[in-house]
Amino acid sequence: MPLETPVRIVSELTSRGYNADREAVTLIAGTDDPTAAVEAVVENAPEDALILSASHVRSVLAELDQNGATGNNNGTTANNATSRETTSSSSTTSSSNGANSGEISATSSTSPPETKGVESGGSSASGRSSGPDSGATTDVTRPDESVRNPDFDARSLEVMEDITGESTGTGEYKDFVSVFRDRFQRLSKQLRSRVNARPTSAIQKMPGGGDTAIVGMVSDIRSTASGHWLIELEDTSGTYPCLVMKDRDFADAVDELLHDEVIAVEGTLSDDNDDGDGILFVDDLYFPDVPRTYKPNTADRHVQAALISDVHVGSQEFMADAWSSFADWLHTEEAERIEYLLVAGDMVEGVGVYPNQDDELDIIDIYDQYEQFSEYLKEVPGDMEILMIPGNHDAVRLAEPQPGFDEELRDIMSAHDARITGNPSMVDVEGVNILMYHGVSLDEVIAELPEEKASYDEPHKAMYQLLKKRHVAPQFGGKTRLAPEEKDYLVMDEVPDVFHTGHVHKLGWGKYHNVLAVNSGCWQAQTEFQKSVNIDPDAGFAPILDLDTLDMTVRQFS
Ligand code: D5M
Ligand code: FE
Ligand code: ZN
Repeated sequence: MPLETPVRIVSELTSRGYNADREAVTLIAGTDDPTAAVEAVVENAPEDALILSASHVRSVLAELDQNGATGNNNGTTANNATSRETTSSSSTTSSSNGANSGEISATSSTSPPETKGVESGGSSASGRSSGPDSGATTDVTRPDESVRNPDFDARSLEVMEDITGESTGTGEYKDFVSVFRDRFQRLSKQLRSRVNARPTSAIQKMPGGGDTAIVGMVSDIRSTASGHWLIELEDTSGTYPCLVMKDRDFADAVDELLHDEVIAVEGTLSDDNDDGDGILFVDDLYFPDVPRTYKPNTADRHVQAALISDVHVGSQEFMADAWSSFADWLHTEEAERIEYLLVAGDMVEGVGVYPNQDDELDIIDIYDQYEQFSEYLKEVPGDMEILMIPGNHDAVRLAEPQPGFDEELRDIMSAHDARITGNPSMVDVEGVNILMYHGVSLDEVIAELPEEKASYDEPHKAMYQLLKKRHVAPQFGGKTRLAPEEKDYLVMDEVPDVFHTGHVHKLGWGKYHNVLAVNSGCWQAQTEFQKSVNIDPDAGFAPILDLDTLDMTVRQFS
């Protein structure tokens, strides 16, 4: 097996379950016989080592030198981590090294089908290649023959917004006041440019019959005896009742309202307003929303990201075979442009998350679950950039925003040197702003809104609602728990280009005002609970995002 470039050495090491320091790779690449050097380094790796260090490589090479097995030219040819090979030479299979020839018997198998999944239909659908790739078979190279050859210099992944390390909340009442104040202030700023709003305290003193506008947080929604809607809006100065008549063309929008979200209304004050019991007859209603003409950012080169979620390692239902086919496929030519793996939470099944969960656990200790998850992560090519946020099954606080994993868990999952951030997090991947959020509030949006606006079968539509409200978890007090902080980390100040969630274990994607919303399914087959409530999970799919076009394809591994 030719191992003349550092990238191929990295692939070779990862296929054997190791990562290595960059310097360690450089040292191996600088030997006369990198294949033999890799063999020796792996063979002599310290027990429990996940990452091979430069000092380990140095000592192994010194030993080899003494035995005259391989020469070390001190890295003179090795510093070019981005050097490219042609595909033909990189796919060369060689059995020159007897030590691992047994593992590299090439087989051809079916390429994972591109599936149409459950993308939203109609005009909002993202452009992408059509239909399942039925019957198409391609040679799939095995991991040991990895053809990956990434351009490390072109990569960039920057965390823009993240609670990790910033949490100041103590859970006291004053923190709730400040987080709601911050939510109101930031979302009302988005709305004030569109309406000429006044504080409710000032409106209470206005003469009846005049026109005005209010920006407020929805504190109550009631239907009246005659079928109209009474919405109570709250701002920092008080509350005010607003009436939406059932025959107005925007009355439909009332169905979309959730408690605690911030909206604006325009209308006319009732004649008796200055008596102190007035009401606003609503003529128009606005959400903070994403501008219809929003132009998403794209990457400058053809590079892709795999978006996955809800791995649930430790559950009896975790689909190990599907996961391994996915990881194997990532080593193939078809997947060579996939340089990022973004995981939206629930790495492990956790313990004590739901009643009777123990009956379906394969691994009962949560740390052992993360150890095992780390093993599965090692199957993913070592040259990929990985970013993970926690979900409700993970071992961090349940209330949102959830900070990223603590040192102990990071240590356990360190093999890949993954970027670990909080839930939610906004990350800039080669210029594309990706909002990662686990998705617990989706259960709430789906429960509260009518079927056609949000359902488990079309999870991306529930995501559209969050984009419209510019908040990842608008309603407080139900399924979504809130950790009060000085600032509301759940507000979307910036419009994301891509919004990635999981949690509901359903695959669905589509575009909302040009923003791509993706719910990426899971790697856990149906649990007993899910069976009992008829949740039929989409397990073993990997949505693949083109960062240069924001087109999506989905590969199926189950
Ligand atoms: O939850 C996956 C999906 O299933 C999500 O929509 C919640 C729902 N779910 C799963 N188990 C339960 C129980 N026991 N009660 C209520 N809802 C449940 P995840 O948390 O990602 O496993
Ligand atoms: Fe989950
Ligand atoms: Zn979840």
